Amino acid sequence: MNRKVYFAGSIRGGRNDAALYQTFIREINKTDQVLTEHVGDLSRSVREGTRNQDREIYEQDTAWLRACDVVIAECTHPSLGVGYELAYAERYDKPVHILYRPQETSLSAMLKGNPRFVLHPYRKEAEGLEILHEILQDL
Ligand code: 6K6
Repeated sequence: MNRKVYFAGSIRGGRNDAALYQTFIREINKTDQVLTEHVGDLSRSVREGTRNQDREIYEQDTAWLRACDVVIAECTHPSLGVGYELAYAERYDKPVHILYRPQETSLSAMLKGNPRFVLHPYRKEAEGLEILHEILQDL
């Protein structure tokens, strides 16, 4: 319990699923610690920052990726940043779990074809929450 969870979800790739990320993050936070709560913060602007601000984000997020116990990514909405984070997590041998809604997306072969990533297709939010419980139970 209280493991460090890196939750990844689209920010500049598009915020269509931001409220869902927030729901998932709140659920994980009931038993564990989400390092990346901002991913579900609906009030923050997602516009491009200065190069220095973006540099700070990169340094902080990669430090968290190295420090986390598990990466959980919601990948229905494609995001370059999330794709990068998944490859970074793999490089540091972190367990990676990918949730996605197959009826709404064609998941990249670079994720689907990677046997080190655990895929969790789901349909509705409630099913996604169940999957989160299972992931955390089995850690
Ligand atoms: C805006 C909204 C919430 O936070 C912000 C400030 N920007 C970021 N802050 C922290 N992490 C970020 C930010 N932008 C991207 N990331 C990281 O990349 C997150 O961990 C996401 O999982 C991922 C999203 O990448 P894009 O390419 O969709 O932005």
